[in-house]
Amino acid sequence: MKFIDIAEIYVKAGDGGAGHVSFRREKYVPKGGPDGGDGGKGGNVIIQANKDMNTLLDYKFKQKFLAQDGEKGGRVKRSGKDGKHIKIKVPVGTMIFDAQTDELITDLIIDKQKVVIAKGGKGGMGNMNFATPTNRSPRYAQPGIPGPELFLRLELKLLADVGIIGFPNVGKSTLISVISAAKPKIADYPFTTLVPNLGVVKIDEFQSYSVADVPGLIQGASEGKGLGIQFLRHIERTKILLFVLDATSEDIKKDYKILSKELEKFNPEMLYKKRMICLSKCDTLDQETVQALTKLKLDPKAGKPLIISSVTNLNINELKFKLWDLLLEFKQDEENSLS
Ligand SMILES: Nc1nc2c(ncn2[C@@H]2O[C@H](COP(=O)(O)OP(=O)(O)OP(=O)(O)O)[C@@H](O)[C@H]2O)c(=O)[nH]1
Ligand SMILES: [Mg+2]
Repeated sequence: MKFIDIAEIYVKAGDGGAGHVSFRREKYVPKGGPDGGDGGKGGNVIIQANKDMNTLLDYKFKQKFLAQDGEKGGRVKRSGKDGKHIKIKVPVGTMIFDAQTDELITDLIIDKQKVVIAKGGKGGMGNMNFATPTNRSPRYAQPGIPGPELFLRLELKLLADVGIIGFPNVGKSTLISVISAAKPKIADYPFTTLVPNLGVVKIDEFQSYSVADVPGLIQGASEGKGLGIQFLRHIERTKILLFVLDATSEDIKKDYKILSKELEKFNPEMLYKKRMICLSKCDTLDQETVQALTKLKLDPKAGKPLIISSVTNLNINELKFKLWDLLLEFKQDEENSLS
């Protein structure tokens, strides 16, 4: 399935129905009073998060959403029917922007969370409401209020706990495939991963966390090089960053610096996220080199880099639990900051 994470749509709430102008007609009553009914309300446009959706693909094909207009009022004080609401379903994690002002309207982060994005127009009052002692036969009624229209930009940002960051071909997808049940495409060339993969890592029967593997980053990604930038915004929301560096690279320190810099350029807040570093493909190195790598100092904030191999499972369990510990720390920090 194609992964679409941005879509633009047009929505319009229903117009209110017009109020009616009419007069009572009864036998033997020459001049009946006004009896024009009120118009109905226009339908609302509602957007709701749905956990069973994971892409905005539907909105590549259908982009116009109109709620029903309210009916006009009728004779004999009959009110017009209200227009039907229209509901637009989006994946959990969808942010809704006003496409014209770029203002964030709302962020749907929980399943079934919904928002009335455009409220239907009010119906007009019929002439039955306007009779006064001085004007017993008002010949006017209110028009309905038009329903507002909006151009919206929907942006899906995955809500994973851990985001995997790394250059292309370093083994990110292979790693997610060994720590979770995700089955991403793996191949020995850069840019194998074209859309993000989500995996769930089980800690025990009841506890788990989610991990997102996104396409590899390259130098200049924050300015749009490669595929990375398109997906960096998914990483923006993760709680923990897991850097995967290729242990066979000529200059691991430089690799880490480049990645760090790209993240910082994209969004300086990324610097404050908890991070962990692992060195992949260590099964391909001799003991001595691996030994030397354990002493590598990259970033005091990230702790000691973990030597791993997704092929031999070296330290894969340690990695799972270390990430879990970091998530618990994150939770604790969050609770502390709230109390
Ligand atoms: N020997 C060895 N090879 C690995 C290991 N992890 C990944 N590989 C190989 O490295 C290559 C790239 O792996 P991927 O998992 O596709 O790498 P990626 O980082 O997801 O790559 P992109 O999606 O292109 O960014 C594949 O040929 C893998 O089989 C490992 O721990 N040891
Ligand atoms: Mg990949």
